[in-house]
Parts: sequence; structure tokens; C-alpha cells
Amino acid sequence: MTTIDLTLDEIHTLAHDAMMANGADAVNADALADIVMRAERDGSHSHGLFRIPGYVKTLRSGKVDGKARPTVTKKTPAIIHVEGHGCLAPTAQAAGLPVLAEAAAEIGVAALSLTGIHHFAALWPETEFLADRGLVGIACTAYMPMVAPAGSTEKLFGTNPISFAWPRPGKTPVCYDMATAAMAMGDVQIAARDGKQVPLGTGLDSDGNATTDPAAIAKGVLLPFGGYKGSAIAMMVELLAAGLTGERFSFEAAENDNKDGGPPRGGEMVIALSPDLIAGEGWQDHVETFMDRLTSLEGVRIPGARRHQNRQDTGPRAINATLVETIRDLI
Ligand code: PYC
Repeated sequence: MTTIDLTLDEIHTLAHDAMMANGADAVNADALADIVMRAERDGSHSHGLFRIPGYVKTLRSGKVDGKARPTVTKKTPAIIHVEGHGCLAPTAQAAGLPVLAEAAAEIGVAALSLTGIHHFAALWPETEFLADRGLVGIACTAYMPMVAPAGSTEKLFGTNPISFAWPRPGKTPVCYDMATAAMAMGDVQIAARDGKQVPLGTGLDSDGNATTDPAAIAKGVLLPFGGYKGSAIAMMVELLAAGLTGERFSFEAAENDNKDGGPPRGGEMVIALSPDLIAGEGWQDHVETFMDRLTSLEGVRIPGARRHQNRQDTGPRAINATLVETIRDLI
């Protein structure tokens, strides 16, 4: 694979310019470019520039409103609703997360439901936002049907990612962000692009046969991670991100989507909890004894540690050259 070195500023500018050239205004372009740059910075390539062609498709087709201004409503002191009016998720999150954090810090627990958004990004930016403010964060979103529930070969669930972050004042938070599919579709597509195989158990081809060929899986179905256990968590994500927000389930998102190749309209649920108010004084020391015990075990890695390690490097990132060319052609 040929790569081009881009600084973090150049990555931001490339993403920003691609959005602006296709009808977004500065507020929406900035929110999106920030998320894309942070994904590349942390080594989350499948959520970085790789997503720009898909975002641009949604602007060009008119499915996403690149000039939308989300509306924030406090339904109760602890229930915050953001209606995105068709924006990409980062714009709505930028409006809602500060209100969520303030409510949870005051009351102890608060929920943010986002509707009318198009989510195609990582979810750790949401939960890390909360952990950086001393709160526990949980976020999940449904997507297009790509995953067969355990026992079936028919897709119904989205890749349905879920993220969890735990604050560690003075340290980087514990944070995971995982598809409830055995592999995120972005990673399957990148493996197909780079001519790599994926582990058996990732998905089935269009005839329902197990395969290690990512291109065949992209035409067939993904499997949930961990069999029926992952399937139950994928179902929970559908219920939280669609049932609880009132937005579309993955199958409804697909039925109503214009199939432009970008993210469909959907919902996201973000929950914030305050350990200061729930556990009370001393929680940090108590948790750190657990973390010390955990990390003393041979081979154990704290979720999020690799991304946080990558983040220390502020130098250029090697980006797939064909992708950079593709994005430049969109400007
Ligand atoms: O990474 O597959 C994904 C995803 C779907 C919705 C948001 N992110």
C-alpha cells in the first residue's frame, strides 16, 4: 500500500475542505473534521478519512443537511434530547454532550437521546468527553442491518457499536468502543481493499457459508461477536438507540434510506453517571486498587491504551495515497 504523510492539521483541513466543498457550513465541517482527525491521530483508521467519501455522498444526495443546527431540549433535569434535523452526528454531539455532562455532575445520572442524526463515526469521542469530566460514559447507536442474530443467516442488526469510558483523574480513562459484530464493517472493507483475510467467524458469504474472504462477507452478513451473547448485546443496542430514543431500528433505517452509501438516519443513546455522587468519596483509590490488580496480570491491556499511546505522537500520519487522491478529487 502506498501512503502519503499528512500532519494532523493537514488531515483536519482535508476533511474540512471536503465537507465545505460539498455544501456543509463551517460549524458542521469543523465538528466532522475534528472527529476524523482525532480518529487518524489515535490510529482508528476505519473511522478517519476512510469515511469521508461516504459523508460526501450524503451531502451530495441531500440526505444530510450540512448546514443543520440541532435543537437541544431538557425534557426533565436528567433527560436531554437533541434533534439533529438531519445533521451528521458530531454536530449534534457537540451541542448535547456539555448539557449532559452538566446534568450528570449535578444529579448523578443523566441520559442524552439523539435523533435525526447520521452516525458513521467512532463512539469513544462521546464517552471520553464524559470521562474527561469525571463521569462514567456509555454510548451506543444502531446502524444498517449487516449482522445476523445468533441462529439466523439473515441480517437484522446493525454493527451496533457500544462504547464505555471510566474516568481516572490524572490518567487517561479506561475506554472501549466496539462493534457488537465480530468485526466492524469498516474494518472488513479495509481488509478487502488491502487484500487481507479476516478470521473465521467474522461473517458468512451470500450463500450463508462461513468464509475468511472480507469481500464475500461484505456481500453476505457479519456475525455477532461471541455467538448468542454478542447477539443479545446487539439487540440491547437496537432497543437503547432506537426503542428508547424513538428513532429508527436498523431495519427501519435501511427501509427508509436513499442508499447513497452514506450513514442512514438513526438515533444514539448516551448515558452519564457521576462516581462522585453515586460511589462517594474514595472511589478513585478504590478503583485504582482494582486497576493495579488488573494490570499486574501478565498479558492484560487496558482498553483504549493503544489509542492513547498513539495520541502521544503528534507527528504526521501515513495515509493510504489512493484515499487521499479520492478525497482531493471531491473538493
Ligand atoms: O463504526 O460501524 C460503525 C458505526 C456505525 C455507526 C456508527 N459507527
